[in-house]
Amino acid sequence: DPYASDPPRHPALKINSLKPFNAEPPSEILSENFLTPNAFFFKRNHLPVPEVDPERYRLEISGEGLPKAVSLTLEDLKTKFPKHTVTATLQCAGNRRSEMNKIKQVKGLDWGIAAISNAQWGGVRLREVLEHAGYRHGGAAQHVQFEGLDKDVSGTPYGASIPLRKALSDDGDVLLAYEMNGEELPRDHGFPLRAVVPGTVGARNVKWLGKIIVSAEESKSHWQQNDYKGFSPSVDWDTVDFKSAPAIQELPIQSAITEPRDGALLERSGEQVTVRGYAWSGGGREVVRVDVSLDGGKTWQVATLRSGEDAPPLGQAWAWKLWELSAPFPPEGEQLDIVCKAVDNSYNMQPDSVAPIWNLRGVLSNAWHRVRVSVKK
Ligand code: MTE
Ligand code: MO
Repeated sequence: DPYASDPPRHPALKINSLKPFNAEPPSEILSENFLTPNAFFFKRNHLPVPEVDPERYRLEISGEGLPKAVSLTLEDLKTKFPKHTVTATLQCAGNRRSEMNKIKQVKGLDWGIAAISNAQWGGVRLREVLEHAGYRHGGAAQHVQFEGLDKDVSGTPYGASIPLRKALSDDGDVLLAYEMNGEELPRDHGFPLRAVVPGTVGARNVKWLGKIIVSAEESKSHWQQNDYKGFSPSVDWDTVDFKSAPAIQELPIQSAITEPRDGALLERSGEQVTVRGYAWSGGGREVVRVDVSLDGGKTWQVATLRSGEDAPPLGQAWAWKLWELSAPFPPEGEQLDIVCKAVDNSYNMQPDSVAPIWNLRGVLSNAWHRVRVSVKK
């Protein structure tokens, strides 16, 4: 069993697939903590967790614009470069896929609303590592490819790439992280080193990072070429042409209700109903507002945003905002149809329903989030 040496996991996680391990936390845990505790951070593995000996670990860097290949030990990374920390939310492209499944069957893990989490990452800047390796502008380089140390049965590693512009940008904040929330990077999250690409879909944040290749081309990996792309609702598995769509990088605006849960029973004697959730947008765009409705979207109230840290510079809002709305119960009715929708600083908003954004792979599911609860007299 190639999964026999996978690490132990917290029993409260909701398991989506055991081998490979894929799990999300109970949604209330997300809104209880601005920084998601490592044990509860969602876990998305395509393959067995590799066993990496930190003493023998090497990061290999090569490709376009580099005078020669460079190999760095973990010790090199920790001592030759300044340590930076970045608070960034990771979201899987398949977060909230289960809502697409309700429209029409899609292919993929049936994620609820918690394939998203937020952490403070510690490590070295990719830009500084590329400069250290002697990277010079002027060649054909356009992409930075990452290869994991996790491999499938044929020996093919997990891989992905990001635009070189993001990797080199002064304010792109791309990290090679060896710490997560002040702790050593856990095995499930990429020990000893992972890429953290703030504002960018989870899939490009390559864990167990073994190789960095600067290249004229995107990664040739299955996950860059034939997965993690968006399509029209009209495209099915007979007609899909993966070459026709760009690989997902920055994610769209997103929000969801973590409390109360769908189907919950609330007591009117509490007088106030409290709704909580998260909101985040890709590409460093800041969430500026979350609207909440208690009547299915007829009337709206503005939620209070809790950012958990100082206002980020424009374009560097990498972390989610948790939000809360406390409001009197509507005078009548035995049901509340609670809805949320977020707005980012580009005034991007979420679509109101799932059907028009349905796609065969069930990615980019970001419609208004709805929960229906009962109210006891
Ligand atoms: N990196 C490697 N090497 N192998 C993987 O399976 N999964 C990717 C990404 N990096 C993956 C990987 C996907 S799809 C996501 S959503 C994130 O890791 C999940 O990161 P997490 O498990 O730390 O939450
Ligand atoms: Mo993902």
